[in-house]
Amino acid sequence: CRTDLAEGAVLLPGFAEFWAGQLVATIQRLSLEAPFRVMKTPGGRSMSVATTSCGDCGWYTDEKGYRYVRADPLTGKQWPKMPDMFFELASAAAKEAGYPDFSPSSCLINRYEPGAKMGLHQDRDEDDQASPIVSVSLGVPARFAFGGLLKTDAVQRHDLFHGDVVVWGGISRLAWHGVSPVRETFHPQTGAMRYNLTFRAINAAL
Ligand code: MD3
Ligand code: FE
Repeated sequence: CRTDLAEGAVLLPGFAEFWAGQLVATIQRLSLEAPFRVMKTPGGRSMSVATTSCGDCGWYTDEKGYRYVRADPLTGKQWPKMPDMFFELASAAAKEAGYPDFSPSSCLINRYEPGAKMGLHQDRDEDDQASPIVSVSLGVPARFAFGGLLKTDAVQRHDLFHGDVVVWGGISRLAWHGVSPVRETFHPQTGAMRYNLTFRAINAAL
Protein backbone atom coordinates (compact mmCIF):
# COMPACT_ATOMS: atom_id res chain seq x y z
CA CYS A 1 0.00 0.00 0.00
CA ARG A 2 1.11 3.61 -0.50
CA THR A 3 0.21 6.95 1.03
CA ASP A 4 1.06 10.40 -0.28
CA LEU A 5 2.64 12.38 2.57
CA ALA A 6 2.89 15.47 0.40
CA GLU A 7 3.12 16.28 -3.30
CA GLY A 8 5.83 13.95 -4.64
CA ALA A 9 6.46 12.21 -1.28
CA VAL A 10 5.26 8.61 -1.25
CA LEU A 11 5.21 6.55 1.96
CA LEU A 12 5.38 2.79 1.51
CA PRO A 13 4.64 1.49 5.02
CA GLY A 14 6.58 -1.68 5.82
CA PHE A 15 7.88 -2.00 2.25
CA ALA A 16 11.32 -3.10 3.53
CA GLU A 17 10.08 -5.30 6.37
CA PHE A 18 10.85 -8.53 4.57
CA TRP A 19 14.44 -7.34 3.89
CA ALA A 20 14.95 -5.70 7.27
CA GLY A 21 16.87 -8.45 9.10
CA GLN A 22 19.28 -8.78 6.18
CA LEU A 23 19.61 -5.01 5.88
CA VAL A 24 20.61 -4.68 9.54
CA ALA A 25 23.12 -7.52 9.25
CA THR A 26 24.54 -5.97 6.09
CA ILE A 27 24.89 -2.55 7.77
CA GLN A 28 26.97 -4.23 10.51
CA ARG A 29 29.17 -5.87 7.89
CA LEU A 30 29.65 -2.64 5.90
CA SER A 31 30.58 -0.78 9.08
CA LEU A 32 33.57 -3.10 9.58
CA GLU A 33 34.97 -1.75 6.29
CA ALA A 34 33.78 1.86 6.61
CA PRO A 35 33.16 2.52 10.31
CA PHE A 36 30.39 4.78 11.61
CA ARG A 37 31.86 8.13 12.56
CA VAL A 38 30.58 11.42 13.93
CA MET A 39 31.16 14.13 11.33
CA LYS A 40 31.50 17.87 11.82
CA THR A 41 29.37 20.44 10.02
CA PRO A 42 31.12 23.30 8.20
CA GLY A 43 30.18 25.42 11.24
CA GLY A 44 32.38 23.15 13.39
CA ARG A 45 29.63 21.39 15.34
CA SER A 46 29.58 17.62 15.80
CA MET A 47 26.52 15.85 14.44
CA SER A 48 24.61 13.69 16.94
CA VAL A 49 24.05 11.10 14.23
CA ALA A 50 26.89 8.73 13.26
CA THR A 51 27.25 8.04 9.55
CA THR A 52 28.92 5.94 6.91
CA SER A 53 28.25 5.28 3.21
CA CYS A 54 28.46 2.68 0.50
CA GLY A 55 28.42 2.94 -3.27
CA ASP A 56 30.47 4.86 -5.86
CA CYS A 57 30.69 7.87 -3.57
CA GLY A 58 29.71 8.87 -0.06
CA TRP A 59 28.37 12.00 1.58
CA TYR A 60 30.88 13.73 3.80
CA THR A 61 31.09 16.87 5.89
CA ASP A 62 33.87 18.62 7.78
CA GLU A 63 35.05 22.22 8.15
CA LYS A 64 35.55 22.30 4.35
CA GLY A 65 31.85 21.81 3.68
CA TYR A 66 29.24 19.27 2.61
CA ARG A 67 30.11 17.14 -0.42
CA TYR A 68 30.28 13.69 -2.00
CA VAL A 69 33.67 12.00 -2.04
CA ARG A 70 34.91 8.89 -3.85
CA ALA A 71 37.13 7.64 -1.06
CA ASP A 72 36.39 7.48 2.65
CA PRO A 73 38.55 10.19 4.28
CA LEU A 74 38.69 8.10 7.48
CA THR A 75 40.27 5.03 5.88
CA GLY A 76 41.61 6.44 2.61
CA LYS A 77 39.91 3.50 0.84
CA GLN A 78 36.96 3.51 -1.53
CA TRP A 79 33.56 3.21 0.09
CA PRO A 80 32.29 -0.39 0.16
CA LYS A 81 30.37 -1.46 -2.94
CA MET A 82 26.62 -0.98 -2.64
CA PRO A 83 25.19 -4.44 -1.88
CA ASP A 84 22.92 -5.78 -4.64
CA MET A 85 20.13 -6.18 -2.11
CA PHE A 86 20.32 -2.47 -1.24
CA PHE A 87 20.17 -1.49 -4.90
CA GLU A 88 17.28 -3.82 -5.63
CA LEU A 89 15.25 -2.67 -2.64
CA ALA A 90 15.73 1.02 -3.51
CA SER A 91 14.94 0.43 -7.18
CA ALA A 92 11.81 -1.55 -6.36
CA ALA A 93 10.56 1.15 -3.96
CA ALA A 94 11.23 3.91 -6.49
CA LYS A 95 9.43 1.92 -9.19
CA GLU A 96 6.42 1.45 -6.88
CA ALA A 97 6.37 5.24 -6.40
CA GLY A 98 6.53 5.96 -10.14
CA TYR A 99 10.29 6.19 -10.82
CA PRO A 100 11.10 3.05 -12.87
CA ASP A 101 14.53 4.39 -13.93
CA PHE A 102 15.98 5.27 -10.51
CA SER A 103 19.56 4.06 -10.29
CA PRO A 104 21.16 5.05 -6.97
CA SER A 105 24.94 5.38 -6.92
CA SER A 106 25.32 6.24 -3.24
CA CYS A 107 23.73 5.11 0.00
CA LEU A 108 24.16 7.22 3.13
CA ILE A 109 23.75 5.21 6.34
CA ASN A 110 22.71 7.17 9.43
CA ARG A 111 22.81 5.67 12.93
CA TYR A 112 20.80 7.30 15.72
CA GLU A 113 21.46 6.45 19.34
CA PRO A 114 18.92 7.58 21.96
CA GLY A 115 18.74 11.38 21.92
CA ALA A 116 20.30 11.76 18.46
CA LYS A 117 18.47 14.09 16.08
CA MET A 118 18.86 15.83 12.76
CA GLY A 119 18.09 19.53 12.46
CA LEU A 120 15.90 20.95 9.74
CA HIS A 121 17.78 20.94 6.41
CA GLN A 122 17.44 20.47 2.66
CA ASP A 123 19.34 17.82 0.68
CA ARG A 124 21.05 19.95 -1.96
CA ASP A 125 24.49 18.35 -2.28
CA GLU A 126 23.42 16.04 -5.12
CA ASP A 127 23.99 17.19 -8.69
CA ASP A 128 21.00 15.14 -9.86
CA GLN A 129 17.97 16.69 -8.21
CA ALA A 130 15.59 15.33 -10.81
CA SER A 131 16.03 11.85 -9.32
CA PRO A 132 14.20 11.04 -6.10
CA ILE A 133 15.78 10.11 -2.77
CA VAL A 134 14.63 6.81 -1.27
CA SER A 135 14.77 6.52 2.53
CA VAL A 136 14.51 3.29 4.54
CA SER A 137 13.92 3.34 8.31
CA LEU A 138 15.13 0.49 10.53
CA GLY A 139 15.01 -0.20 14.27
CA VAL A 140 13.46 2.10 16.83
CA PRO A 141 10.93 4.60 15.48
CA ALA A 142 11.56 8.28 14.91
CA ARG A 143 9.43 11.34 14.58
CA PHE A 144 10.21 12.98 11.32
CA ALA A 145 9.26 16.55 10.36
CA PHE A 146 8.96 17.93 6.86
CA GLY A 147 7.84 21.26 5.54
CA GLY A 148 7.95 23.09 2.27
CA LEU A 149 10.52 24.76 0.05
CA LEU A 150 11.04 27.57 2.55
CA LYS A 151 12.60 26.95 5.94
CA THR A 152 9.81 28.97 7.49
CA ASP A 153 7.00 26.89 5.93
CA ALA A 154 4.85 24.96 8.42
CA VAL A 155 6.02 21.38 9.08
CA GLN A 156 4.05 18.16 9.18
CA ARG A 157 5.18 15.46 11.60
CA HIS A 158 5.16 11.78 10.89
CA ASP A 159 6.42 8.68 12.73
CA LEU A 160 8.68 6.40 10.72
CA PHE A 161 8.81 2.75 11.80
CA HIS A 162 11.02 -0.27 11.15
CA GLY A 163 10.68 -1.23 7.49
CA ASP A 164 9.03 2.00 6.34
CA VAL A 165 10.23 3.41 3.02
CA VAL A 166 9.64 6.94 1.73
CA VAL A 167 10.33 8.05 -1.83
CA TRP A 168 10.99 11.80 -2.09
CA GLY A 169 10.55 13.06 -5.60
CA GLY A 170 9.07 15.98 -7.46
CA ILE A 171 8.61 19.10 -5.41
CA SER A 172 9.25 17.20 -2.13
CA ARG A 173 12.80 16.44 -3.21
CA LEU A 174 13.83 19.89 -1.97
CA ALA A 175 11.55 20.12 1.06
CA TRP A 176 13.02 21.08 4.42
CA HIS A 177 13.07 18.11 6.82
CA GLY A 178 14.54 16.85 10.07
CA VAL A 179 14.30 14.21 12.79
CA SER A 180 13.29 14.80 16.44
CA PRO A 181 15.51 13.33 19.19
CA VAL A 182 15.12 9.54 19.12
CA ARG A 183 13.46 8.13 22.25
CA GLU A 184 15.26 5.64 24.46
CA THR A 185 13.49 2.40 23.56
CA PHE A 186 14.23 -1.09 22.27
CA HIS A 187 13.89 -2.89 18.97
CA PRO A 188 14.62 -6.64 18.77
CA GLN A 189 16.73 -6.24 15.61
CA THR A 190 18.74 -3.13 16.49
CA GLY A 191 18.66 -2.73 20.29
CA ALA A 192 18.45 0.98 21.15
CA MET A 193 19.49 2.14 17.68
CA ARG A 194 17.66 3.57 14.71
CA TYR A 195 19.21 3.26 11.26
CA ASN A 196 18.21 5.19 8.18
CA LEU A 197 19.39 4.45 4.66
CA THR A 198 19.06 7.16 2.00
CA PHE A 199 19.64 6.18 -1.61
CA ARG A 200 20.77 8.93 -3.94
CA ALA A 201 21.71 9.35 -7.61
CA ILE A 202 24.99 11.22 -8.08
CA ASN A 203 26.19 11.82 -11.65
CA ALA A 204 29.40 13.76 -11.29
CA ALA A 205 32.68 12.04 -12.07
CA LEU A 206 33.92 13.70 -8.85
C1 MD3 B 1 12.86 14.78 2.34
N1 MD3 B 1 17.87 11.64 6.89
O1 MD3 B 1 20.16 11.77 5.50
S1 MD3 B 1 15.07 10.25 6.13
C2 MD3 B 1 19.37 12.73 5.38
O2 MD3 B 1 15.99 9.80 9.13
C3 MD3 B 1 18.12 12.71 6.18
O3 MD3 B 1 18.12 9.92 8.81
C4 MD3 B 1 16.77 11.55 7.81
O4 MD3 B 1 17.41 13.67 6.14
C5 MD3 B 1 16.97 10.32 8.63
O5 MD3 B 1 19.55 13.68 4.63
C6 MD3 B 1 15.45 11.60 7.17
C7 MD3 B 1 13.77 10.95 5.18
C8 MD3 B 1 14.22 11.91 4.10
C9 MD3 B 1 15.41 11.74 3.45
C10 MD3 B 1 15.75 12.58 2.42
C11 MD3 B 1 14.91 13.61 2.04
C12 MD3 B 1 13.40 12.92 3.75
C13 MD3 B 1 13.71 13.77 2.72
C14 MD3 B 1 15.20 14.46 0.97
C15 MD3 B 1 14.34 15.43 0.59
C16 MD3 B 1 13.17 15.62 1.28
FE1 FE C 1 17.98 14.97 4.51
